[in-house]
Order: sequence, then structure tokens, then C-alpha cells
Amino acid sequence: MDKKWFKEAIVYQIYPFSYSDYNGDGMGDIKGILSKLDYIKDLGVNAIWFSPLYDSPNYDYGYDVRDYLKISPTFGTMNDFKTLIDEIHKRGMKIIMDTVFNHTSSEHYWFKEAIKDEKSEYRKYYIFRKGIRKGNKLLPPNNWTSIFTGSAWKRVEGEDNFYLHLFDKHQPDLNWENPEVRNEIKEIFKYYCDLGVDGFRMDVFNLFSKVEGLPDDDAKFSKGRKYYIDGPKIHEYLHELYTDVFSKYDLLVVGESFNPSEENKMKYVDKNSGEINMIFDFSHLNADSRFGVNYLHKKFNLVEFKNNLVNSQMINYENGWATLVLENHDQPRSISRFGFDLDNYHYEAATMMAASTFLGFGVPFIYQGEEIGMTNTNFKSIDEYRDPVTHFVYNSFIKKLPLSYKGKLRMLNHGARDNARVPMQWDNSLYAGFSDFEPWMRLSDDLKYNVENDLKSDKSIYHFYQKLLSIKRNNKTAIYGDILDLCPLDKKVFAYKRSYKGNMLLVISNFTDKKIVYNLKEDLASYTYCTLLSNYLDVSISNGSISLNPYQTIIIEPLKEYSYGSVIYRKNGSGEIEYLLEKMGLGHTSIPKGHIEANETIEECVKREIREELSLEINLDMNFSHLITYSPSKGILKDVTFYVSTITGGDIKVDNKEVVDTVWLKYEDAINALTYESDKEVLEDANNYLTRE
Ligand code: TEU
Repeated sequence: MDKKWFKEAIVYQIYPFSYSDYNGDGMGDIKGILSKLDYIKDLGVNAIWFSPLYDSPNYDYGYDVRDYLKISPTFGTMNDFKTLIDEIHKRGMKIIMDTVFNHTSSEHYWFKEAIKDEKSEYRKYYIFRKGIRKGNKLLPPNNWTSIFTGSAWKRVEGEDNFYLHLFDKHQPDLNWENPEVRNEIKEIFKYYCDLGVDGFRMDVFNLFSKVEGLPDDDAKFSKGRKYYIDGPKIHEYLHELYTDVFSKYDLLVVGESFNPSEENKMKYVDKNSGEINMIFDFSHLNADSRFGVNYLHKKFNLVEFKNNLVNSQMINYENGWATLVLENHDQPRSISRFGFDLDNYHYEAATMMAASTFLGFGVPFIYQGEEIGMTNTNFKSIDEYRDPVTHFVYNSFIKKLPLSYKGKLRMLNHGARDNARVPMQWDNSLYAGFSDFEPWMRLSDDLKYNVENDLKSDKSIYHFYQKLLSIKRNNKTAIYGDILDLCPLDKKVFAYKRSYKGNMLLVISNFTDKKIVYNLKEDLASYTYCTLLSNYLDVSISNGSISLNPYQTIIIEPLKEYSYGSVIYRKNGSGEIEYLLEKMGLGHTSIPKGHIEANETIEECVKREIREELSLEINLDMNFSHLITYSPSKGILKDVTFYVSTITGGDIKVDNKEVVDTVWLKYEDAINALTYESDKEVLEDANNYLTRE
């Protein structure tokens, strides 16, 4: 498979309004985010995606852009943004910007010009049509409805013309048919690429192209969708963006799709199409809702969840790339949705969901607060909601239902996007450490789920994520392997196998609050397994029979005939050597024989060695049958020497490590000495790791 950074990306999403407030106006900002970059880096992600930071009147909280080339004063200045890029890059991470090009804000210069004068060139930037006269009434040009409820058209004051808005009336749709519009968009993309941005998320990209003539739709609900979802020219437009912009840079481009067809899902990301790298496919998140509407809650259906999740990975394997998502700024909190017993198993449920999802095939997208298990909020009145969509849905639909006010709020709460938008919870101080001043929107009810408490806890979700993401980053099977659902019809267990070049990884999760037993099928039952990670200390596997505690998740791989472990050292941000506690996908940890003193644990030994500055060796996890050791005392940047030990037998333990046939090899010779492609890849990684600054 072609190596590209986007394939190995692990992305953290920030919703800037609610991450961290530095300037004390109750809203998050770039300086606030800067103060949290180490926290994000330490989680183990390697890219950050920002929901829109552009200037906006905020009718839809940044998804209505007034000026694409200006940073919103709420968040800071263009200089702050440049600092943000630098600081993210300094930490070895990439930066992904949100782009909103289906529509602009109605306060964008183009639209203001367009609306001023019917003859303005900017009219052609949007979709204006004459209304239809019926008696003394002027009806909209067609019967399409807005995705945010109501008609998709707004009449221009003093004219017979209307403009199209698939979302709010403050978000007029751009006319992608106009090549000038496409050129403007390409220039904006290029501007940010040249500034150093490494990737883009494209908001509702599959709505850009509308069927010519904009015909009336005879659908009962949500009229118009068949005429603008995956519209006739969408592939052409994406290919043009690819040819003129994306292909010229090394980017991650992810499209946020709105109900795409199966056929189009594949085509957008097909590596031969020259369009985009991956799309968000949210179909698995409909497993607790009716008609794909989060407000219309139904009992969580595990079979539906995992079938959709795995299906979108399978169709993209070989073909393109996939995404792995549980939450974002439009979705309620995942652990609150699916009927888990959070009073007793909050940690277990959160970690189980993360392992089940993020070890699949594709790029994990982790939404702020997910890494500490933030939950839904109990909004107590309609006035507490900031999201306009909640108000639209309430006024046009839920308000009229024969339910008590409480019942109506319960319905709203299930689907409310504000569940994800309450301020990030950092500590136990007033306003949860988000701000010293009253935040722009209310805080959640479950303030105990904050970073300070989580990091102190024996059951830290953040620490579990660190281990999980370490596997995702370092284990090639977790990145490049194909996926097979081992029990698609099982209503309690989600179990899948990832396979890559003779290696295999199993992820098995109990979705219930009861102890259960899961039996591996014959071929898989015959292996002896070692556990890479679990959210319980006890993992019980015997002859393929696995006992699972409530919400237990286990990540296991067959024990290799020749197994070894490694302690990993790295330079931290201040240039000091630190060691990683992670076992990097192996059953145990070892360091070279003779270095351990009597009654000393491995950790104590490592610490002592670092203190005493004894022979520091960096052993990179190889996960294959060679132990590769790089010695900083011998290797220098341009002449890296690897120590290759061929291990010829035995399960290597700390105290009886046996190394047979050892040779010092230069990097080039080491590469040539390796037989397997996967070994070479790991060595290349090691080299990149060690020779970077
Ligand atoms: O969302 C697309 C979108 O329409 C849904 O996710 C929507 O939020 C859901 O159906 C509830 O109505 C994108 C952005 O992520 C979202 O925040 C914006 O509001 C929307 O586009 C318009 O730009």
C-alpha cells in the first residue's frame, strides 16, 4: 500500500468556542488552545482539526463564514493562527482546517454585493430564482425544504427573486456551476496550504452540485434531497479541486458527507478517482435513532451499529481510506446514547467504545472531551440551548406534540448538538477550568468527568486512550490490516479481526452490563494469545473461550513463536530522554541482560539508568522477529547504526534474555538484511524516528 501520512493520522477535533478561554470573554480562543497543546500531544494523536475559526456572525457558530481569509476576533488574529500552526508543527502534529463551501454567511461580501443589485456579477455566485405567482401570492421557486426545517428559499426584499439556502437563511448556497466561484474557493484552499495547513475537512461536500432546473420533489418529507445529494457534477468538481489544489500538496482531505449513496461513498475516496481521501460515514450512529434523525430516539441496536461501522471499513479497504468516528460537534455524546450503565461502568463503557471503534480500519477522529468520557447534558429549558437547529426543530415540530414540556425536552436532549458543545471540563474549579468568567453556554451536569479527576484516577480514560492510540500508531496491523466481523449477528458482543501480512489482531468487546462468555471459532481458538490491552486487569482466555466482564474490551494477538519485549526511550520536548511505559503491543518488557539489579523492577531500572546516564539504548518496538536497537552513543544523525539481534528461540523474559548471533549493521545493510516488507517498513519508521530533529 502507498504510504501517505493521512493513512496513519489520528485526529483530535476541537470546537473552538468551547475548548479553553484565555481572554476571559467566556468563549474559547486560540490562546486558550495553545495552552492545551501538550495535553493533546500527550494523548497520542498526531493531528488536530479545528471547527471553523473564520470570521462569522455565528448564526450557525462558525459554519456561516463571513470572511474566509480572516480569523474570527472571538478566537484571535491571523498572527495567533500562524503561531498555532507553528506550535502544532513543533510538537510533530499536523493541522486540519474546516472548510465551509456549500454556503457562505449572508454577511459575506459576495452575498452583500449580490443582494444589493440584481445586475451584480455576484448574483451568479449564488442560486437566485424567480418566485412563482399564484393569485396574489408569491411562492418559492420550488418545494425544497431546508435541512434545518422550513422552506429552502428566502425572498429577496423588494424583489420577486428568492435565494436557495439548504441550511439556515443566513447561509445562502454557493453556485458551484460558476467557474469563478470554484476559482475563488481554490485560491482560499491554496492560501491555507501555503500557510502550512496540512489538511481539510469539507463541510457537507456532497451537496455542492444541484440538478439543473431545480425541479419540485414529490418526496413526502425532506423535499429536494434527491436533487442535491451526490448531485450530477459533484465528482467533476472534486476532481477539479484535486487536480488544481489537493494533488499539489501532501494533504489529508476528509469530506463530511450528508446521506451519500453506497455507490458514491466509494467513488469519492477511490484511490483512482482523484477526489478526496476519506469521508465521514455516520450510518452507524443511526443505531439509536429513527430515519437518521437523532431526536427520534430508539433503543440502541448493536447489530446495526457494528454492521454499518464495519461495512464502511470493508468497502473502503483496498479501494480508498476510511474514518472512525463516534462523536463530533453535531452529535450527542456517544456513551450517553447507547443505554450503558454509566453509574456503575462509566470508565468501562467509555474505554470499550473507544477500543471497539478506533482499532478498526481507518483514521480515528476523537472529539474533545471524549477522551475523559464527557456525557450528555440535561438541558432544563429551551432557553438553555444555543444551537439554532434545536430551536427550529422545537418550534416547527416538537412543540406541537402531545407531550409534557419535560417530555419534549427529553426528546430534544436526545438529539441536541449542544450536548457536544458545552464547555470542555478541565478541573474542579468554577466553570470547570474552561474560563474564569461565565461561559457562553451552560456547563454540563456531570462536571466530575473532568481532566483533573480523570488523570488522578486509577481508572483514567485518558490513560487508556494513550495506550490504545499507541497501539494504533505503532502496530501496522492496526493501521493497514483488513477487517472481519467475527460475529455480525451477536447482540451482545462486537468482535473483529484485523489481518496484515501474516499478523493478526483481535478486538473483542462486551456491550452488556453482565458477565458473559464469548467463544472464538475453531481456527482462532487454537492460538495462544497475549493481551495488548484491556480495560480490566483480568483477562481470561482458555482454549478460545473468553470470559468478559461487564463492558470489558480486550485487544489480543497470537503469541509469536519468538517473542520479545522492549523498553522505549524518546527525547521529550525539552530534549531530555524519557521513557515510555507502553509495552507497544507486546506481552512484556525487557532490557538488555545484566542491567537489572537485584530487587529492582524494570521501571526502577529504567529510571536509574536515565539518572545515571548509563548506556542509553533505544529499542523500538518491532513487533516482528528482530530486535532492533539503536544506540545514540554509536549512531549519529547521518550515520545511524542499528543493532540487529536475531532471536532464534524462546520466550524472552527480562532475566533470561538470550540473544544469539548479533551483528552491528549500518542502516542500509540492516534494510537489506530483512526479508519481510513489514519489517522493512518498521525499520524505516525507526530510522525516521531517530533521525528527525
Ligand atoms: O453538518 C451537516 C448536517 O447537516 C448535520 O450534521 C446536521 O447537523 C444534522 O443533520 C442536524 O440537523 C455540517 C456541520 O457539521 C454543522 O455544524 C453545520 O450546522 C452544517 O453542516 C451547516 O454548515
